[in-house]
Amino acid sequence: MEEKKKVVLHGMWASPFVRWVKIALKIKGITYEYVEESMKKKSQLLLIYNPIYKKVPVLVHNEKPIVESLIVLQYIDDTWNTSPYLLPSDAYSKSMIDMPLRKLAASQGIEEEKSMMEVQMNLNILEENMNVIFPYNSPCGENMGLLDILLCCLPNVIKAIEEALNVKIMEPQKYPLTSSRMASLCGLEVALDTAPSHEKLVKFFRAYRRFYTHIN
Ligand SMILES: N[C@@H](CCC(=O)N[C@@H](CS)C(=O)NCC(=O)O)C(=O)O
Repeated sequence: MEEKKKVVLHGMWASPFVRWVKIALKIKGITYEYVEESMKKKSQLLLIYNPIYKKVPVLVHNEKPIVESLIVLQYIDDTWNTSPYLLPSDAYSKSMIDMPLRKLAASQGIEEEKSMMEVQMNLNILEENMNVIFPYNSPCGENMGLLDILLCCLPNVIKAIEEALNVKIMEPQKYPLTSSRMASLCGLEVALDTAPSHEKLVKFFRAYRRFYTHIN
């Protein structure tokens, strides 16, 4: 009960960045309180917790705010320092996944200022490196790490933007390894439990169409 009060996640239902954190908390078995934020009228608390970027996710642990999703994920892994781990323990393996993590994180900013070309470039880099990133073709679901968490949240954002804005972002045949891993990950319970509805996402991206005029 005490522990429950200590962890609060400020989020927004459509955000893949927030979904990463929800998945990480679920994998780690951490109970938390969830506060849904409105992006049109941000709460006073959000502005206090994240005064520079004013963005979600914000994780509040023992009243201390942690911002920026990748930092939040690392914080969760470091703080609840028991298995299952989200990051590899040795420094070399950590350094190997740093680039793909950043590329994936940048690709999920497609609902913001990223251009489609940049997203596709990031996907190309990932595809070329999939065999290096997952050297043993490690099966999905067993020890879902940070990279898998990021990969599993990308498809539904892409599909919803493709439908809402009538554009093609990701042709599965161009990214066979990435697409196949994403498809397996999307079928996992933790992914299904945290996935926003496709119809709701499409509506969301249509409503915010003016922010994405650069896509067309
Ligand atoms: N770099 C940030 C990006 C988070 C982000 O872009 N959050 C969006 C929701 S998807 C947000 O809060 N947007 C509010 C705004 O831009 O005013 C992270 O990784 O946490």
